[in-house]
Amino acid sequence: MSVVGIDLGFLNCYIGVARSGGIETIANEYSDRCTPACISLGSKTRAIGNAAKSQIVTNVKNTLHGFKKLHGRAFEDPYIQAERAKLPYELQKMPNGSVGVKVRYLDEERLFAVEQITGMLLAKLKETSESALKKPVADCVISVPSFFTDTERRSVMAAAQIAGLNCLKLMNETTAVALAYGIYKQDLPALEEKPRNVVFVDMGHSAYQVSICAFNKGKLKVLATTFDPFLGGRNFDEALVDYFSEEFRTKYKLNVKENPRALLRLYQECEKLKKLMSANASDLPLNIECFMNDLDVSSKMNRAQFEQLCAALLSRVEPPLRAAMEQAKLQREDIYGIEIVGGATRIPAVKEQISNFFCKEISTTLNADEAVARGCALQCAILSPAFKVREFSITDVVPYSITLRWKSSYEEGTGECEVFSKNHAAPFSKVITFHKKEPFDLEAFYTHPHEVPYPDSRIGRFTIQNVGPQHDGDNSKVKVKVRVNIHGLFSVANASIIEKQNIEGDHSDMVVFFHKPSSTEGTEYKQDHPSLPRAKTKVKSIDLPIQASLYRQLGQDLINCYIENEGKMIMQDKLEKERNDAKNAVEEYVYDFRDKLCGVFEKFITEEDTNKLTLMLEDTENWLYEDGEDQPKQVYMDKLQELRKFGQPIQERYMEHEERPKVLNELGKKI
Ligand code: ATP
Ligand code: K
Ligand code: MG
Repeated sequence: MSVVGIDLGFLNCYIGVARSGGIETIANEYSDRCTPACISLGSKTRAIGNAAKSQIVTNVKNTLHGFKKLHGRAFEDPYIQAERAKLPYELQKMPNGSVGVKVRYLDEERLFAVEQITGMLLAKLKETSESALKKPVADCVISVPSFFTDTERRSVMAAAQIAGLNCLKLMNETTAVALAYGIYKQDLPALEEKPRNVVFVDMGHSAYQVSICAFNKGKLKVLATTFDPFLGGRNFDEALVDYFSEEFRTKYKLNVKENPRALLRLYQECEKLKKLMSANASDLPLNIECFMNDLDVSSKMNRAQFEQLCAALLSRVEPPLRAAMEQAKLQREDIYGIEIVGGATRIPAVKEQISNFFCKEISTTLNADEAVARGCALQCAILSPAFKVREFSITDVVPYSITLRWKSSYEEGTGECEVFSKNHAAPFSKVITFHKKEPFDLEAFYTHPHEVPYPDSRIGRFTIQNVGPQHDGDNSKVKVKVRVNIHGLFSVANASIIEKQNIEGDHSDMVVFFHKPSSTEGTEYKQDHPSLPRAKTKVKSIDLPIQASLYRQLGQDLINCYIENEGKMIMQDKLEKERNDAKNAVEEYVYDFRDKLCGVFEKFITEEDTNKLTLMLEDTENWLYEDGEDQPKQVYMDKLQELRKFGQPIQERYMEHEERPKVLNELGKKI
């Protein structure tokens, strides 16, 4: 069994793998450890990763990128509409109201759900892992931003399923970084000692996340996570693009924003310039040849100008740091270190903001690009029974407080209660007791919608069925277990009716639960009403069916259909690759044969035959560029066979001649 961790980035994906020697990251077929989150749909095949990235400018409308945060949202979502206005490909509403893309694929117009798109990317990462590990890969841990809501998380889970992956855990990106940091540290404080508090900062292409973790020997506990979900490297690119577009408008009378291809090229060049400015403070050129209307454009910028241009963005670095410290209830002097990862933390001004806030040097000991994938691989190793790793306990947090509202058809039975507070330990289960005489609904939602970077606060509705009164007509006692699970998903995990004789005390419709101190993590507990005298009675517990309707959940039927489709596309890609390989084999044979005809074969063939064969090779070569450009695999195989019929006898004569001296030599030795 292989143990794999995937950093599913907005721009860049990495795969970590646990091997007996430790954690490594895997390189893809381009010997690149980074696989771009990019998919290009073509008339015969899909390109995914590096091959797709090179098509962003050439296959504008069918090359998909920047789709990570389209997950789990309604098409009408303001974020989606804002993205839609900027993306060069077309977003479209799916029949279930969520987000899809409209592209041309296999010469047809096709609609793909965002889960399918990420599914394609994950399937590619799966394949990359499999070819590196030389065995099948299914179990994995996949990273998600800590601010992802339930619907976004479930949507990524669906994508994993479509890719044929068994996601053991959706892991918060900063928690993965914390694990990668902590697991190898030999000098963590003992359990009874004051923990070591470390701040982790990740600024990637699309988002900015902060978490503060407390470490003791063998464990890490997240104290707080904060974020600006809309601040990342791409905002800095955008600031540059806006600036140069404006400049080119006055300088060259060009309207860049109206030309998708030019705009994409400008984005690419601005990203490059941004990176250069991280290393170099002096004036740097921006030159693009044949940019628009056959015009070459050029300009320049230096770091000071860049920082001025991005002042508003840079001012957004501090608030999440401050909020994290407040939520963790820590002072600056309580912080042992600050670790930064993610490409955009390489911007000097971003680093400066962070270190200024903490009045401390920041540490860059972690691999800024690979830490998330490594942490995920470590987590996968911990979860996998097939792998031995040192014990390390990880307690994450609930990013947004969750409230449960209950109602039944009779009036008095309505109420609500916060079941998980913000930064509550997770995973975690709680048992709530209700006194009811008929089925009732539980509605889960985020308590403070304005804190959630998502326009809908609903999580789901859970109907507790088969509830009836007790034999004496009184309320029944119903125990409901609510849970935030390993993926950070809320659910009503189970419900049971407690039948007992001799029940005493409170029969009101009252919720009873107990906040467990957050230092004891993850374990389940049960607690009756503290004021109830515990009756010594026989208790019978009967499980109750729960009907769950999760907000924006994809049905399994639909997922199955997507799985089947992904399988077909993989097959299509495979056939297309084989066809191409067969074609290339013909081409290669032509070149090789021609070389040999005027080289090593010269002595074994008459001049007349050489001329005939040269002509035949030339014909074949022309055919490959004309009628033979686009033929079924078999045609190429037949063609190769035909060429071999001529080549083989010459090859044999040549080999025989080559071997003869050796054989004679051998014989000579023996004699
Ligand atoms: P996310 O975490 O938002 O999902 P991601 O994980 O794909 O995105 P990263 O790979 O961490 O993102 O970072 C990519 C971003 O970092 C890009 O905006 C890139 O331009 C930027 N970046 C990389 N190197 C540098 C550098 N030297 N200077 C400035 N920015 C850089
Ligand atoms: K990444
Ligand atoms: Mg990232």
